[in-house]
Amino acid sequence: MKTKITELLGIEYPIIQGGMAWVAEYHLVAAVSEAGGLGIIGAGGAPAAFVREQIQKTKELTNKPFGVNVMLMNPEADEIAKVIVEEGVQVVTTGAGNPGKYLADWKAAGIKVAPVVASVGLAKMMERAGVDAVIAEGTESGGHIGSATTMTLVPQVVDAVSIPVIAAGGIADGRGFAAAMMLGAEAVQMGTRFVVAKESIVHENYKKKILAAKDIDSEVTGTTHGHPVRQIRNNMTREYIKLEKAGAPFEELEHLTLGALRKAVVEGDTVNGTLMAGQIAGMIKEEMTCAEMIREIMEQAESLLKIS
Ligand code: TUI
Repeated sequence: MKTKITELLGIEYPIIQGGMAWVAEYHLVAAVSEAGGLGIIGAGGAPAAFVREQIQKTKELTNKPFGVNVMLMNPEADEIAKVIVEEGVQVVTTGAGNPGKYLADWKAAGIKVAPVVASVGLAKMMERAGVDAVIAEGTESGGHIGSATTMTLVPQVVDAVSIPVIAAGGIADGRGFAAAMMLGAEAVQMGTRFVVAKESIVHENYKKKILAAKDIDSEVTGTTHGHPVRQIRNNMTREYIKLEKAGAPFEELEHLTLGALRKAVVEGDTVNGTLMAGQIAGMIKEEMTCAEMIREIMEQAESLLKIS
């Protein structure tokens, strides 16, 4: 399927894998890109040297385009921005902030840049700053989120900018893909579905929690200090929300989340770990390869959109 995004990024299918911290490492990234989508390394809170290594390992597994996501709250974001240029990465996405200060260097290096935006205001600012596309991410997403839903955000961003829009948040099958296209998107970004890909190195316990999740099993922590994070409800979220309701200061809450994503992804700690996942987890019932997922989504979407 050809869209402005497949043309821009040189990929076969308009499906982009979310740049999830700890989860989106080189095995998953290469598998998505090899399957014709766009794999994205999630730099998360990792050091720049680790990100460089991930880029090099991805290049060993695929010759197809792939990207890096820069989580802008990372204290090493400046160094990571340089590594991306030095390593000749073709696509950059950003999250959790405004990437304005890096754009000149990335554009000078010919990198395609698509920041995640959670509002029309930031989308317009990013277009003026010269980015190639924006990812409009709704509050259905896992991890750090904004407040607008995908259904409301995507068409409003599409109307406000002339660059291509990628829809994210709550999309995990061909129906969601087709709906995003109807809203005016040129591609989708999916996170949660790729967490349970066969090629994903995420601990089996975490995958089982996603596969067993029901529609209302996610919870948003961090609303009181401005960093809302969606994750599957567990002991940690119950404790966190209890403390938040009691008016606990950020420092007291922070000790619950420090290293908690690693605990979930690497150690499989589903009790005290952060099981980041989107609201669509309830629909995801099967572990598949990235190629199987992408084929299934495209077949379903093409039949719904009546294109061939
Ligand atoms: O970034 C994400 N999702 C993430 S990052 C992350 S790592 C983390 N771990 C614990 C606590 C906090 C983060 C886990 N998941 N998605 C992209 C995204 N960006 N969602 C929302 C935004 C966003 C929000 C506000 C982007 C820009 C923004 O405003 C920027 C500004 O300065 O105006």
